[in-house]
Amino acid sequence: MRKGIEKSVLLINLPGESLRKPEEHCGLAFLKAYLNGNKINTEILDAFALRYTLQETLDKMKEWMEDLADTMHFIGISPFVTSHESFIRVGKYAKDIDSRCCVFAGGHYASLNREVLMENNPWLDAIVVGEGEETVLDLVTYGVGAGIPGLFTRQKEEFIYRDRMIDLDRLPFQARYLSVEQLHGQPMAITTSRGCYGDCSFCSISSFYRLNGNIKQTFRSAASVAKEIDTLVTNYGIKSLKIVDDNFFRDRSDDFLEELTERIADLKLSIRLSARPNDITPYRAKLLKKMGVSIIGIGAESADEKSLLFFNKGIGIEESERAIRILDDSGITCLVNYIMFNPIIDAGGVEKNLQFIKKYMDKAVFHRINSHLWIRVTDPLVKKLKEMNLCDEAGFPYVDCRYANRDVVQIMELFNRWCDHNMKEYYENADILMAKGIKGNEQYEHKYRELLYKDTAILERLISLNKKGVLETDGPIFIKECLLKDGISTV
Ligand code: B12
Ligand code: SF4
Repeated sequence: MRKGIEKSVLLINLPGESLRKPEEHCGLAFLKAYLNGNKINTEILDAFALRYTLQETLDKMKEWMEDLADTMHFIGISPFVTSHESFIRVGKYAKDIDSRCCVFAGGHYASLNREVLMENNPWLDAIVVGEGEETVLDLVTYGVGAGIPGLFTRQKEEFIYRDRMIDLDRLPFQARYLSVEQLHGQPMAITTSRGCYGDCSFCSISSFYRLNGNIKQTFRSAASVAKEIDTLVTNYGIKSLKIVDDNFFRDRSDDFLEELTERIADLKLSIRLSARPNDITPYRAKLLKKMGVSIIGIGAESADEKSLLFFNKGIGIEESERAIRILDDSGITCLVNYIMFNPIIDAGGVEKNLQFIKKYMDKAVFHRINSHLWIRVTDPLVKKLKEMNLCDEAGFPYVDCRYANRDVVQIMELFNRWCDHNMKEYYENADILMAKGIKGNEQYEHKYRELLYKDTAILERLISLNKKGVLETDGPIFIKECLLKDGISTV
């Protein structure tokens, strides 16, 4: 049992199965650094990254509580859309072990679903809404009933909004709580900004940060970012890095990029980041290349104009085409985020999406091309779908919705049957390209492209069967043959 500590905080990232490899939870790492900086004993239990089962997570939490039995316990959980069930098990268990323990939650899922979660879970004491550092410190310092801005509780008083921290340089560098071995080859992560100036209707970023007012994006200076990167190189010998910003670009992006490039180009790192396609220019690509950027994820989303409007993307497909060409010319791997199927698209739209992929499949890397829109109950486009009578708002945390076009549903279902059979194989190859870039990984690229070509050929045939009006009869036979022959059939 550890003595001499008054209050202790355990921050939990819940267990979960995912095709994705573990990465640091930057949110929890920031909270730990901030609390530790204010002399509050804080530890992270990252069950997702360490691949713990639910039972192991419960056991580890119990051990932590026993080890610090003399202190006041604060257990903060970071649930995701995918971890709702384990959130309830873990939170309730903590309260069962020690009823005086303060159990709270934070992050996107908890903040956006705060009313429902508080109403349905009596063991939950509070939800930290939006950005977490200052609110969590106040919670641990003053307790739940203190009228803390940004803290959603069961108290009668009205919720008080907490403004965002404008200058992110005020924060300490995030804690590094996973060793290089525990990251299994995944790069360490860093943030240079928070939020995005975009407002896509399927994305939670702007709804989330709106919970802290009207400022859409906040920033760190190039000097601070470079200093943190230097520390990572010195302490861990990192060779690669993932910038997890929602959108790497910002106000006065060129100035930031020039300064950062100047400061870190000599480190020869391999860096990955995400951006809106319209922010990529030849000048920036040149600087990014010099800085060590090897992969950029862009949200193209769709080549169908109606879908882009529905997504409130704010740009046309030409911007994505231009970005892909610029990145290809600069030798930077372009990872295209793309949504093939959505509730309002028609078969013509799906065909446009396919043609776009065919045009750029040798220049960019795509997620599996049967991707469809997942709609969370808190996503802004739920309102649009309700207006179109395509959603009754049933389901939680994802909502059920209807597709307007029957042909699209048929094409999607048949195509999914094909894609599902080798999803793992696809990502075994694509993941390497997405994490490390194409250069030096040509054997994975070869296999990935082979799989992608088959996908496009099969989808093309389904679209053509639909045009001929024989999809319903011939489609299932065609897919069955494809599965048997592991590729396109001649039916
Ligand atoms: C990097 C990243 C990943 C990485 C690392 C995940 C991780 N553990 O953090 C990987 C690739 C592994 C990943 C996986 C997944 N991700 Co992800 N990911 C991101 C991304 C791009 C950046 C996260 C980040 O570092 N942000 C920067 C930090 C500083 O901000 P933050 O995490 O929001 O934390 C602040 C506040 O939210 C708050 N806070 C956060 N947690 C907590 C907890 C407590 C107790 C408190 C008090 C406060 C608090 O305080 C923090 C500091 O201010 C976000 C998008 C985004 N901008 O958040 C999506 C995002 C978080 N991911 C998302 C999803 C859905 C997933 C997956 C479920 C995908 C999947 N189907 O497998 C998995 C689940 C992984 C898991 N359980 O850890 C969604 C979450 C949506 C939701 N409502 O649940 C997001 C928001 C993307 C999106 N717009 O859809 N992801
Ligand atoms: S550009 Fe990306 S991060 Fe920004 S709102 Fe759209 S999907 Fe979200």
